[in-house]
Amino acid sequence: ALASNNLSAGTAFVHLFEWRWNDIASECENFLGPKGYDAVQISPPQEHISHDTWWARYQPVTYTNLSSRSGTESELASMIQRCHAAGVKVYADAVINHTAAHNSGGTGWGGTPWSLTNHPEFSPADYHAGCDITDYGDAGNVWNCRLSGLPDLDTGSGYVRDTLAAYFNKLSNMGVDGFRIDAVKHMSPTDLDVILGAAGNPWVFSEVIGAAGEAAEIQPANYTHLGRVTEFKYGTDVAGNFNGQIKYLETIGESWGLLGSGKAVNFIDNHDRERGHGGGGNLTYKDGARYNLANIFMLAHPYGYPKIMSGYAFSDTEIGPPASGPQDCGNSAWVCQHRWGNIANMVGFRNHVDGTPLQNWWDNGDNQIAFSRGQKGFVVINNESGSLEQNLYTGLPAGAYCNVLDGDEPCSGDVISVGADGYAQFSVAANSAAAIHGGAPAAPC
Ligand code: LAG
Ligand code: CA
Repeated sequence: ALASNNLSAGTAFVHLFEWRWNDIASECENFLGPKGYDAVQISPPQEHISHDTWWARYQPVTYTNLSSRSGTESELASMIQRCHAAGVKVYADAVINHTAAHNSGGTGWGGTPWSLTNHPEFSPADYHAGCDITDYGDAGNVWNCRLSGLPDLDTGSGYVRDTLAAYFNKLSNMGVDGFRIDAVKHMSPTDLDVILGAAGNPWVFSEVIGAAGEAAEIQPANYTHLGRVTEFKYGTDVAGNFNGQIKYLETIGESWGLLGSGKAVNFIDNHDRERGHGGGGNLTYKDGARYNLANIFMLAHPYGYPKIMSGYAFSDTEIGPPASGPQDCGNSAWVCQHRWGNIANMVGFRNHVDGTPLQNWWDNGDNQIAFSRGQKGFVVINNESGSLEQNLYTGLPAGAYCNVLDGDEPCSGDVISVGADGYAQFSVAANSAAAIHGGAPAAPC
């Protein structure tokens, strides 16, 4: 059970975008738990339109029949239990601002007929007036009109609030540990207060995309009393620096105009940004080594509660997931970023150094950086096309440490020796990184 309005969190989690419940359950047992991932964000579990795009999941048909492309309600329940047994929390993506619009009607994934004029759970009076969002300078317009033409639930009405609270309660009773709330910018904080209050104030993080020049009432800071808030500027700032110079990144955080570290969910990319929905400017899996380095940086630096994106390969930005599952990520149709050796091992690094400050910063004045987390871990990132050869002060106790970024398993690669003076010699190839921490000493392996 989680405390009300809780901002506290573990160290890092993963979004298994469009994964099936049974595959997530196996992944919790076989990989996420053993590697120390704190939680998994799942795709929206409510019934959605029948359509082969990924965004079908963001068009709710019912909030009671939990049949989705990811599986049945009983598979969902089983997955939650199996993830818990593996020590992994489950965060559900809650799409509550609107209901389905596509083609004005159809049959939902679970077989429920629906139409714009005859919705199975709501009557026309349960929606805001039929306006479209046209003016981000006007909070009332952003809250009470249609996003992308999607019928906008009247979250001020008692019946709508009760129906949505019942949905949160149902999932919480199944064991869901927290929620990503979709499109929060499009609902007033007052409405959310009431809905979440009626649902027992679960742990949530709110999706609010801050943008300068938009109405003051829809900026992220208006929603932090509910829980953490997505910090979209983190990913675009990190991308801008990795595409320019990373020597400035030491101070990334509140002084850069970001939310306070304890209020943010931060990420290099998410399911929208990796396909250019709702904006761009992020690094994605298509950027290869640079994306890998950016994720290493995010997991090494103390800012926020980082989320790793893990999805499937695509060229068509609308296409839905591959027909067959990731099968332990032995299937190239799924990118499985969370299994990349460097990203997964940096989750272990972050867990080990949790609570320690960033210290012992070094940079070469350009695109090579290094820093410690207290006396517990040290990372070296080479975002250059030439190799890095440096003797660096690590802050770590003398000893032999595994370079957890050399090879997939800790200890299968380089051993780094930290001398009695705290210095170590690093040879880091172009566009790669090295990391050592006290949780991965060389000797016992
Ligand atoms: C979100 N955050 O606030 C999600 O992160 C984002 O993925 C959702 O949009 C959006 N809010 C609504 O839940 C996605 C796609 C949209 C898609 C929408 C509804 O990015 O492209 O719209 O889900 O499925 C689609 C069409 C639109 C059409 C609309 C209504 O792309 O052209 O107007 O459906 O039929
Ligand atoms: Ca709304």
